[in-house]
Parts: sequence; structure tokens; C-alpha cells
Amino acid sequence: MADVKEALVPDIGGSAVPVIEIMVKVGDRVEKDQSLVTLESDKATMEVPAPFAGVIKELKVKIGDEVNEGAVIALVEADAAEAPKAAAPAPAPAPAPAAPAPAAPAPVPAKAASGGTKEVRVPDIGTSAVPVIEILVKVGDTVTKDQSLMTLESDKATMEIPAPFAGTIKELKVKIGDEVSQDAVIALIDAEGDAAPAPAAAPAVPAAAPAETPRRVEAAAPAPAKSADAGGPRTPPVSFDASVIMPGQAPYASPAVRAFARELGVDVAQVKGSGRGGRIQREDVAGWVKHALASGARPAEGGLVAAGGGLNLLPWPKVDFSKFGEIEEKPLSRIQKISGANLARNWAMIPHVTQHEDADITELEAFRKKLGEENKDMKITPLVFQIKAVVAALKKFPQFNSSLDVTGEKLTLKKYFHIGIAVDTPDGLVVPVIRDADKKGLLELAAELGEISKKARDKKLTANDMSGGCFSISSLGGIGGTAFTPIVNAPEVAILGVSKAQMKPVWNGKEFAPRLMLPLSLSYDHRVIDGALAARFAVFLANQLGDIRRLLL
Ligand code: CAO
Repeated sequence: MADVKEALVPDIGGSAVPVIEIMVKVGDRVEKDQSLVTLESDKATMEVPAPFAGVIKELKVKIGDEVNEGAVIALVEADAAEAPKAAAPAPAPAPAPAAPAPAAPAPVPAKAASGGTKEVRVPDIGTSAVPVIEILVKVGDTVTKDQSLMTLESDKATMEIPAPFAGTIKELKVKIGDEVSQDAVIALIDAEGDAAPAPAAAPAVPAAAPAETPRRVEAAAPAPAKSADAGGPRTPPVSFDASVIMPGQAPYASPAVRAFARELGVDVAQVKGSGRGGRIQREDVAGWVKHALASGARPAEGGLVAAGGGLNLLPWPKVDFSKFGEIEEKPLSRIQKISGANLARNWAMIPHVTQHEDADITELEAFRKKLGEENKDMKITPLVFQIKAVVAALKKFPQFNSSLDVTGEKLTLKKYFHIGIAVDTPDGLVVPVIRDADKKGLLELAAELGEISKKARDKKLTANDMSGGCFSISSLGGIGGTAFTPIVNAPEVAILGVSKAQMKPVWNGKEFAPRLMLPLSLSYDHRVIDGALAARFAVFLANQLGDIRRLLL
């Protein structure tokens, strides 16, 4: 009797890692060890193989989902003969019985070779030797802590070995093609300063061991005894929200190749891979650049929308700022990295135009103050009125409540009104969403705004709290400013920026009268919305805010 079993994510080192590729579909027959999905962090790529042969009954993940150890990837109807007694963890990387778990490689303390020179060793990567496919540094290079030194790749996983400490590469102990196993010395580094022994490099996500055992090479030097707590922290995987960073099927390339492509401003989705299974190699990226420079190549049709660029940009300038004065380096927070990647994509891929308009909120402000006095336990800011006005404008101009599909050829119009609110937190910008804002009154919106702002600043927002938005508002009015250019929060097509309301002399036909004027900055995607429509939307918004009785209509 066939038996339906779960294929699970193995131990991948703690953090959630996004699914970047799904290699099977429901109904497919898979062999044992056939790859089901690919997971990728910024330091490693790993395929999760089928734990047994059978037929895929159901896929439990989609591209962009972030998965942790134990997450169910798929339900597989196992062949009667092969089905294990219990649901097996997905990648069964043929470990020897006594082998350590393939995940969570224990850090190996770096040994001082001589003086300040320290060895960099391969961490626990399971039992098999894995080939070096890329060497990212050369002798004499200065490396920072966590900078990738080389890439190892089995037929199921790719991982980068980062420098466990900053210093200068004194010697490389391996070359491309060498197969290395745990504890093999891969480099000698003249460590900066005279710090305590640093932990050995650890890949961000460990390799699933290869299905076939490659030629095993002994460790280059005897390693100190391993222990679970031997040394400092291992490099934590940097997880990111793939659902917003990777809109579609991700091309197959190692993290180092992706970094190389990014450095050259190349969109890997446009590069044809010449490696095994179509994997994109460093040479493929270089070849693409050569060809683009020679031919003045344009991205493939729809490529800009579909894939993220192909912009032939100059490499990012590399400057040694310390030559000019004292400096301090500070890594970006996780939120800054995620929002930065999104903002950069949106800025580069969406043709933005910003329409400016002033709303006379003199009367609105008088009403708001009165409402505030009647509801002293509540903070009622101008923003709740803006949410109401935006909903009214979205109803009147449905084009603004839409999303352009990945081909750039189809618009999806939404019949619901979920409004994203940009919230400034010490860790960076987040955009929680107020759902069904059309069904909520001013007081209810004020209460919800207070809740989500607090949740954002307490770092308690969930992915669900930040998804499903139709249109965003970025209010800097509590701070100041007269106008700015907000960046559209893709896949939305417009965003309203709000600056600080100021008393201004306004001509009323007879004289200048003091009025409280609220500056509005409406940025929109010019592929979807033309200038006249945007001007109408902005005027409508200003009219709604100028006479809030209209919000009742
Ligand atoms: N004009 C004048 N005053 C304004 C105003 C405006 N447009 N908007 C708000 N205010 C006032 C409020 O009434 C409040 O005054 P009181 O303290 O006297 O009550 C004060 O400014 C502070 O308001 P707030 O910022 O705490 O509340 P809010 O509802 O206006 O905004 C929130 C909430 C979460 C959106 C806001 O705190 C925030 O984080 N804004 C930053 C968004 C951001 O960073 N955008 C940039 C994105 S692009 O990089």
C-alpha cells in the first residue's frame, strides 16, 4: 500500500531561509535524493532532496516562502517498497552513523600557525568532501570579518566560507577543484590586532551532503577536538523576505556569483548559465557584460519588469574613506537591508512622477481638535483623515488601487481598501497595513494607527501585518518639510507623501486670509497612471480634506 509521507526541511542552522526554486510539481514522480526545492540565504544555496522515491501529492511551499527546520515541503506518496517507517527528514545526506548532523556545523577554533597568522578551516559540512568551485580572494588581499573567501559546492548545495576574522591573506591552501572536508585548512590569514582565537568560518547554511560521495581529501592539518561550544559565534544566516525581494522564479547562481553580478549591475535573470543544470557561473556574468558592452544590448522584452534591471550601471565606487579622516563602520539593520533592496528596485524599475498639491485643512483641524478634546484617551492626528480621504479617492479613481503584473501587461484592480502606513522605527522603515479602512470610522482608525505604530516600534509586526496593502501613506508631517518624493511601494502603483501643515496667506478673491495648508506629494507609476489622472486624484484628495463633510458621501 502506498503511503503519503512528509518531506521536511532539515536542520539549516536556526534562521528561516527563503525558497527560491521549486523543481517539481504535483503528480511528478521523484526518485530518492532527487531535488525538490532550493533554499538560499545570502551565503549559501541548498537543495532539499526527496527522502524517498514516490509521487508528489501536494506542495506545501511556494517561491518566496521562508522555511525553518521541520517545515513540510511536500507530501510524497512513497513507493511501498521504499517508504520509511516514519516520515523522514527531507535531506538524508547519507551520513555515516556517527557523523554529526549536516546542519549546525560546529565552529572549529582557528589555530595560530605562527605569530599573528591563523588558519582558516572548513567547518562541519557533513561526512563528504566537497569541491572548491570558486576562490574569491588572493594572497595579499585584506579581508574583513565575514567576507567570503571561497565557495564550496556539492551537487546539492553551495556555501561560502567567510573569513572568521579580519586580516591579510598570507597563503591559500586550496585551489579550484580541490575537494575539502571538515577541518581542512583552506587559508592562512595574518589576523588584524592580537585578538583572542577567533572561531573558524562557518557557512551560513550548511550543505546537504552530496548524493554520490566525492573523492575524499583528508584535512590538511590535524584539527583540535570538536566541541559544540568550541569558540565564538558562528556566522548567523542573514534571512530576508524573499517574497518582496524576489518577485518570480530565481535563476540558479551561487551567492558569490549573485554578489559579483550585483557589483556589475547585472541582472542574473538575463544571464544564461553554462554550469551544471544551467547554473550561472562567474564567467557567464562576465561574458554577459562583455557582450552587453560590445553590442549595447538592451534587456529582453519585458525584462525590466520581469527581472529587475539589466541596467548597465557602473560598478559601485570603492573608496577608502579612512584615507581622508576618521571613520566608523556600522552594518545596516535587517530592516534597512530589506527595505533598501525594495526601495532600490522600486526606484530603478518604476518610472516615478510626483504630483504636488496643497489641501486647506483649516476646518479639518478645528474639528480634529474638538474630536481630540472629546476623546482625551486617544491620539487623533491628521493622518486618520488622510486615510479616509485616500479611500474616497481610491473609490473614485480605481486605477490607483491596482497592481501591474510581472510582464507589465496586465493590471489587477482591487475591490478592497487596505492602506499601508510608513512607520519610522529605530531599526528602519516598516509599512504595516490597516485593512478594510473603508469600513472603519475615524476613531477606530485612530485606535488602530496607535496600535500598529506601537507594534512597529516594539518590533512585533508579523509578515501578515505588512502584507496586502493597496496604497501607502508616508506622513512626515509630525516632523516637518514642505514636500518630498516618496518611492512607490511595489506592487502598489501610488503613494501619498504628507508634509507639515503650515499657516499660509491664501488669496480668497478679496484678500489674503491665514489658512492651514497641508502639503501633499503623490508619487505614482507612470506606466499605470498618467499625469492628468494623477492631478485629478490629488485635487480630489485636497477637496476631501478641505471639506471633510465630503468624506460622508
Ligand atoms: N502637519 C502638522 N502636524 C502634524 C502632521 C501634519 N501633516 N501630521 C502629524 N502632525 C502632528 C500630530 O498631530 C502630532 O501632534 P501632537 O503631538 O500635538 O498631537 C505630531 O505631529 C506627531 O504625530 P505622529 O507622527 O506621532 O503621528 P502621526 O499619526 O502623524 O504619524 C506615524 C504616525 C507612525 C506615521 C509617524 O509617527 C511616522 O512614523 N512617520 C514617519 C514615516 C516615514 O518615515 N516616512 C518616510 C518614508 S520614505 O523614507
